[in-house]
Order: sequence, then structure tokens, then C-alpha cells
Amino acid sequence: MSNRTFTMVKPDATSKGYTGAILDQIIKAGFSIKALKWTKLTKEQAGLFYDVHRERGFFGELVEFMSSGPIVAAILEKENAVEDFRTLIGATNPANAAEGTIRKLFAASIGENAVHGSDSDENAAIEGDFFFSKLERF
Ligand code: 3AN
Repeated sequence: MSNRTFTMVKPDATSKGYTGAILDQIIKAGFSIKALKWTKLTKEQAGLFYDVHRERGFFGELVEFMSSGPIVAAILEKENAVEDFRTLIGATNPANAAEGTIRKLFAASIGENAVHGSDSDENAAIEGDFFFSKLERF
């Protein structure tokens, strides 16, 4: 089992000024930051990141949204990181997210759901490599 996961604070949350509050929740939950970046995806980059969803009906909307404003990308470390982080952020649809989860607190809809969290150790490594070089991880 890997002890790392990858996250993004999405454009809805950065534009509403929630970045600091979300990072605070993540750190208070016991995750340590191994890499961190404020950046903005092009449509092409957003499409590549979400390539597995290319055939889904919401793909175009997802790419538009994820390239619509700045994001914060981060690699996080904690024991059992992938599973624990998904518990911390809550269900994809904030309407179904448990009380106290980041999506319950900060997300508005299934499309604009404040944060991304990797769904497997393998994807955490792929997604971290998408954003960060070896020189950017500590
Ligand atoms: P999660 O981010 O919880 O792993 P996925 O992998 O099923 O969820 O979906 C990836 C992203 O696609 C979600 N974070 C969300 O932004 C978007 N998405 C998923 N389902 C929908 C939907 N029905 N309509 C619009 N966007 C969606």
C-alpha cells in the first residue's frame, strides 16, 4: 500500500476563496504536503488529466470547468492516504456527502465539487507525476 495521494482544489473553490480553509482541513486531518502548486489547466491538459472520462456525457462540461480558473494541485502523505482522503472529502455528489466532509462544507454540485482525490494508489502516482517533477517534491 502506498502512503500518498493526489488532490486538486478545483476552480469553484479557489474562486470562492476556500483554498486556505480546505488546505487547513487537509493538514488538520493528518496529511502532510509533499508537493504544492497554484496553476491553471488548459482545456487540452484538463482533457488529458480526465482522459478516462472521455466517453462520459459530462466530459465536455468537466473539461470546461476544470480549465475555467486556477487550481491548487498537491501530493499528500499519510498512512492509508487514498482511502482516508476520500473519506475526508466525501461523496462525489455533495448532496450525498457526509456531514463535516470537505465536499459537504465547500462544494455546490456534482460537477463543481471543490476537490479531487485519487481513487487508487496507481492513479495517485500517475496524477502526481502529471503535475510535479522530482525536484518539486519534498
Ligand atoms: P471523484 O472525483 O469523486 O472520484 P469521478 O471520478 O466519478 O468522481 O468523476 C470525476 C469528476 O467528474 C468529478 N470530480 C466531477 O467533477 C465530475 N463528474 C462526475 N460525475 C459527474 C456528473 N454526473 N456531472 C458532471 N460532472 C461529473
